[in-house]
Amino acid sequence: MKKVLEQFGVEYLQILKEDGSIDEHLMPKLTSKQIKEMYKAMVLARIFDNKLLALQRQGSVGTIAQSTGQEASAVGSAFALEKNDFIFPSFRESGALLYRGLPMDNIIRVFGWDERGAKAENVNAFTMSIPVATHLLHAVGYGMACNIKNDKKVIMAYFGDGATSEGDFHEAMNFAGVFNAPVVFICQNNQFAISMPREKQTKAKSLAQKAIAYGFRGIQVDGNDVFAVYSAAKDAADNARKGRGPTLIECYTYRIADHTTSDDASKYRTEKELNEWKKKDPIDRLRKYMEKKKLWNKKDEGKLVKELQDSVNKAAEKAMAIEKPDIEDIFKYMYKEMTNELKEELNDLKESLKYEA
Ligand SMILES: Cc1ncc(C[n+]2csc(CCOP(=O)(O)OP(=O)(O)O)c2C)c(N)n1
Repeated sequence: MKKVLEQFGVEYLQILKEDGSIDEHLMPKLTSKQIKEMYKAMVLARIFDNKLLALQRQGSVGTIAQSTGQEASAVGSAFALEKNDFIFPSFRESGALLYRGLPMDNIIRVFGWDERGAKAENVNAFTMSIPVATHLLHAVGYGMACNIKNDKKVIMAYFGDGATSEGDFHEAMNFAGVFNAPVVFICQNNQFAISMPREKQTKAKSLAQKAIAYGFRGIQVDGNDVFAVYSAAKDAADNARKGRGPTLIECYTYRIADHTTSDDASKYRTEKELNEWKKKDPIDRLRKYMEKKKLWNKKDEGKLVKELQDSVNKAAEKAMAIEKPDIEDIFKYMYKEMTNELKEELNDLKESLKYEA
């Protein structure tokens, strides 16, 4: 006997097109005020990104990972959550963290070698995960605990396309499916894991379809379309809250900047490709929509940009004014007592800093 056991499909969702027009019947319910809030959060993420880059160039912070071009993925998804929900970010989600209320100076401090900035008071956010994909297991574990405690939280976990090649991703997906964890996985497919293109991560046509193997829903959305990201995230969050388990959302987007400030993307991708993606900019697209709807004009834009630039500059000044942590802190907390090797490393570091000064 031969029969079809099951058949699967993977949806793709786009609502807001590049020219700022929308697919009316797919448009989620959003008030004008909410749309402006989304826009503001995305512009803030962009201005913040530029500031981080300037601080890095001045030597005030260390290596940074920019999120330019990915603002719709971070903001649209976070917009679907409630205050009580919890996010597990990777390192390219400043937009989501800022929208949820993490002070800007906290993030600046984290990139500026001061881990104390990672403490998110009154913001339900785990620390940024620099290790690729490890936090997905923490997110799922937290979701499983919420189920046991009957705590109706939604957990949103962010990661990149490269993370889907890690064992941790697959373990997290499997546990999420089996234990019906209330987790929304947001994969920001920005086409690269450092210099490794998405095509070399997997032979699969989409990353969204990976959810199917684990028994839950996966959808690919235009990651530069904030309405599509929001709509899919809202559905997924509603389902998770109602006990219907996890969803994987693949936000199809593009990393406009280098991987980090230690990278040079011109070595592995073309100017032409980059320029094609710049035309799909998520912020320009939403602004075009708002202008068409007479929700926004040049004056509003000027006022917003000035206001946000001022607040970003103030946050940077605040972060820089905070006393730097003691360099011993890097070594002190690994073991109860510092080992001889750690003591030696600490001395070496102190010596080299003397030399630099
Ligand atoms: C476990 C682990 N392996 C390797 C690295 C080095 N590394 C840092 S970022 C990165 C690529 C991540 O790519 P992706 O998941 O697509 O996220 P993106 O940087 O594109 O946002 C790698 C391999 C790491 N940080 N953690």
